[in-house]
Amino acid sequence: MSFSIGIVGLPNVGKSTTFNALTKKQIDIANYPFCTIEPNKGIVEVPDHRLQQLSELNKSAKIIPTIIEFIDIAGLVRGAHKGEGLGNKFLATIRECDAIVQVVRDFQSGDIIHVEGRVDPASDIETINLELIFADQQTLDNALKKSRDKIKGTKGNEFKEYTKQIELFDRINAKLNEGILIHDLTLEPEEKELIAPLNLLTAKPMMYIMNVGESDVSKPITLAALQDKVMIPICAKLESELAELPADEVKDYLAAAGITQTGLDHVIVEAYKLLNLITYFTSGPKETRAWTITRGTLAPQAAGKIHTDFEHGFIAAEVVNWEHLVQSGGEVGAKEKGLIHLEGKLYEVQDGDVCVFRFNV
Ligand SMILES: Nc1nc2c(ncn2[C@@H]2O[C@H](COP(=O)(O)OP(=O)(O)O)[C@@H](O)[C@H]2O)c(=O)[nH]1
Ligand SMILES: [Mg+2]
Repeated sequence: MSFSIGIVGLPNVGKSTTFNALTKKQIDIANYPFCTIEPNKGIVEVPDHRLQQLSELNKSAKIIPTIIEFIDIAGLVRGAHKGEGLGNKFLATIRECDAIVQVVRDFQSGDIIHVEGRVDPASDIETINLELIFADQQTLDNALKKSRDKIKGTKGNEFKEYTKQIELFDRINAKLNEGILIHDLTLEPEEKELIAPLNLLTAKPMMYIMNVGESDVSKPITLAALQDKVMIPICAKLESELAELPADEVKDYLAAAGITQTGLDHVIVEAYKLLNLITYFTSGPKETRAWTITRGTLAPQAAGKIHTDFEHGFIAAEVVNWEHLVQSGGEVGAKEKGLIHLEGKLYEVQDGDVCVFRFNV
């Protein structure tokens, strides 16, 4: 299963342009047999320069990057939580996503109407976030009603559990009333577990794409609403043109512009980080491959991403940092320098580890 990012925003802000550019680079779907193909869903490879270097080192026949899924969700409008503009349907789609990318329009164009009549990023962010907040409040109100019904006649631990729930839902609801998104609250792990089944929209991690005009790509953006937020300025139109070009022309363009990656690559990498995901590698003559795990995953579960047998029969992992491996000229050199370490069941796999798993079948 891959992680999915919902692209959210008002109509006509550049969501589909961004989505199309993201998904233009065709991936070899045969490598990801569990992926379904739907028109508004796109599988995107996560760019990672380490794959190239490992593959050269081990003369791998192929490279398999890790992926995330983007979902193009139709525009939300004011009143979406009340069902305006098919709002409920779109909100339900967002509910299924693991994280949200909010596209905000900051480009002027006489031809393309703004749904609220003027280009005003701060107000657009407020409109969208308010709709998400209203939707969450409806969810919480329903949950509160259920909990208040169920608590009647309970005693002891059961009573305590429902009391805890009601207190938490009330407290979160009050914060939403102040316009605070749930992902900005500090919640205890236990509290996060209590709200997890509700799939609250503003509890999902969120980042912003500021879709700026062609001439404004390097202009600094200072929006109070986005302080402390992950925000990436791109020009969606320019990105969609870049996505059509062959790789070496993109390289030339980046060099001329003095940047190392396209805006879209930046978006993909940040989205991956937003999901709290890290990458470990397997590398040999057959293939060099990136594997996605959540930060904090232990070696057996990480091995289980490759095959369940690897997890069940896990004995140990031979681990080396990718850079150490490359700098040592390969496994033999790394072994001589003592850079390959043997790890057991409690080892927390690190970003950039190259792993060989030993297991019983
Ligand atoms: N000038 C300009 N037009 C853009 C840009 N991004 C999108 N558009 C145009 O705005 C219109 C709406 O874009 P679209 O991606 O369909 O918006 P969506 O409704 O958010 O999916 C289309 O005609 C796009 O070509 C941009 O960065 N600059
Ligand atoms: Mg669209």
